[in-house]
Amino acid sequence: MPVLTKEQQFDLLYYMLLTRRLEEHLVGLFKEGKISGGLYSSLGQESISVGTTYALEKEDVVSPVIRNIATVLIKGYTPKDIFCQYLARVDGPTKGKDTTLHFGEIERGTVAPISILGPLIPIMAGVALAGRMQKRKRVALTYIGDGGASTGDFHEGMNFAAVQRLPFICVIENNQYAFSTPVTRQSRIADLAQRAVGYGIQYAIVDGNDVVAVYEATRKARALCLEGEGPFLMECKTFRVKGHAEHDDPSKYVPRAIFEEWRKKDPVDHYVHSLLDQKVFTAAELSEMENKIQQILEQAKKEALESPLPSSEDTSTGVFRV
Ligand SMILES: Cc1ncc(C[n+]2csc(CCOP(=O)(O)OP(=O)(O)O)c2C)c(N)n1
Repeated sequence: MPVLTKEQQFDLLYYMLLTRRLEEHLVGLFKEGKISGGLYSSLGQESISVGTTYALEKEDVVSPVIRNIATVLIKGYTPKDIFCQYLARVDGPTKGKDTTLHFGEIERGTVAPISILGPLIPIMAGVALAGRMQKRKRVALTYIGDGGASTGDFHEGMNFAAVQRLPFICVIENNQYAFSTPVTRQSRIADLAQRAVGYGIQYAIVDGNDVVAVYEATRKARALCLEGEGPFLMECKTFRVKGHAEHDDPSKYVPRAIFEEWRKKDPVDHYVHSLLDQKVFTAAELSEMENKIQQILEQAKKEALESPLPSSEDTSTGVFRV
């Protein structure tokens, strides 16, 4: 496996910190009542979106789900795009018609997610099939939670992808709770990736809080897929440090000790410490990065708050008509 260059390590850290700080700003806006609908955080599992998407090439296609905010940042959406989207402003990707991560453009290598859990698996298998029919050197990747991995669409999509040997990577973000349902009530197997055996495909079980491990596993999965050995099922073990969304209080159903345990495994802290210990960065370089990120976010937030809400005409364009 190639060793990451300093520049690549810098990028990984940058996107981890950018995501963490951006979500902190979004929480602030949510508490001020400026974000309508729910706010679903990736706190504690940023390394999965960062490690997987950073491992992809420009021609690859990815569909985020609600917690994969780092994915769209790496695919080139700006912090201003994100603020405008969450604040439903006209300068956002959906021009104020939707919120959260409900946007995508195939030209940019992103497919908009849908709220129903499961159907993205056959859809992204279809994207992988289309790429192969067009003779493109491309993989398709999407994410699903431990809860979503219990749906019928997940099984049908994985089986279809397996039979067709598609260049498709499915990442299970096993954060151990589907809303308030623990993973032990979703499945009797300890590792959800073991389901790959039933489809006859390869799999990996990865420490989802280790961005380098996630990156390396995705590079390997991508190479296998392009050699015709796909699809690939990757389970990233992690934990959802907050509630399902900002409006949900997880202390009602998650034992306190589990929170304490996972806070100690924080993926951002873990990566910062490992880079400092290996002397890849100095503390001064890190604080310079933090300052730069805060400046970018303050400016982006200001511009987004100045962007107007959509007019009634704006809301009726760019939509399907029946
Ligand atoms: C088919 C379906 N059932 C239920 C829901 C309602 N719902 C939205 S998110 C969610 C929990 C998802 O849990 P998981 O898949 O583990 O992902 P996580 O939120 O933990 O990242 C549920 C039940 C839905 N959107 N679609």
